[in-house]
Amino acid sequence: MTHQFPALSPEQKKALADIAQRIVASGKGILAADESVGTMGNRLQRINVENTEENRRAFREILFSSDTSINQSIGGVILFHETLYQKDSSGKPFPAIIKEKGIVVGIKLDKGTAPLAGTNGETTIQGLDGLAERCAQYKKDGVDFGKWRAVLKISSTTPSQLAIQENANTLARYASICQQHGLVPIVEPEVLPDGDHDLQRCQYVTEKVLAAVYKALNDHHVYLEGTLLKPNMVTAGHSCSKKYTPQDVAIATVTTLLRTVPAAVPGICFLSGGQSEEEASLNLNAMNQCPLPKPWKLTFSYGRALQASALAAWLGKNENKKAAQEAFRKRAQINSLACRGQYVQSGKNDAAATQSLFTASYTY
Ligand code: 5MM
Repeated sequence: MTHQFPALSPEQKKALADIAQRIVASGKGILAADESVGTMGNRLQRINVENTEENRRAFREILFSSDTSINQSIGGVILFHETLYQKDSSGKPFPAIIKEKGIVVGIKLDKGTAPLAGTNGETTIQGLDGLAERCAQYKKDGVDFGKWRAVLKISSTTPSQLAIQENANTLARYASICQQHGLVPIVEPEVLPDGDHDLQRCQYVTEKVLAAVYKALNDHHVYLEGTLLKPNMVTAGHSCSKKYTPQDVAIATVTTLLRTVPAAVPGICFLSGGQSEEEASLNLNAMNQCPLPKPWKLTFSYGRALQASALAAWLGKNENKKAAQEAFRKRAQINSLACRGQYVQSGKNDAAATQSLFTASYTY
């Protein structure tokens, strides 16, 4: 059974492991700014800003042109294809601005969901066709990591074994292709928070999903030291009547990860999944404080939970640029502290930071 056909040279492995380690270096996480056009439209609609290419560019410029000190809390930025080829107001390409701060540039590689016939509304992810060519081109264009989000749902009939296996295998195939082209794959199997299930049910499902993902990654000879995992935190369903503390979430999540994710994986970068900015920070902080062993870095790869306050401060107005940057800097710094288990809530949060960012059935 031993396979005798190494997939990667020692040099390729070292390069991948180095990139992954840079992204999750101590106190650092990821800004997920890879909203596709439609998803970004939903974000802009909340602040009554039109979803034009220029408005999407202008908001991303605010984030990327933050003071260089942002690199103390942000190790990587995930971009959408359109954004990778956009420029700041002075004509400088966004990847150059990000890289000169010492931050690693990533790209969303999946092409969205497609229905899995014969299931109760479950999906697989598209984008494997032509993926090798896209990875090769992106690498030339300055990208060093990729992201692929698969979506699983909890209900009385889901996730099905088919959805778990199909999405695990597709994630593994994507990860293998990324590594062949020098990109660190972020593996994102998201178990959605929709539903009224309790914490234990989410833990059970997340364990089954992650176990299948790591079996598939092993089957595909993926080099784990050159990968990152982007999972959901283990939380009760959005409509669950029972409330759990950040400490409950932390114990359930770290227990799940200990049972399923090999210690060779350098970092686990959580998605925020519709939690408020504050909730996402407090849960991450509790995980890094909890007494269980943690052989990987536990950090963030937040989209909504890093951008909500900044969007609310910006409102599409140029004169609010500094306020928006300050809001972004503040959330990034809080999450950096949470990565070390050092965040102490001050009680001075503005409304945007505590507002739920939940979107039902977030499958785009
Ligand atoms: C789950 O979404 C990812 C993490 O974001 P949150 O922290 O807000 O949950 C996020 O990276 C997502 O995959 C991107 O925003 C791309 O979304 P779309 O809907 O454009 O594919």
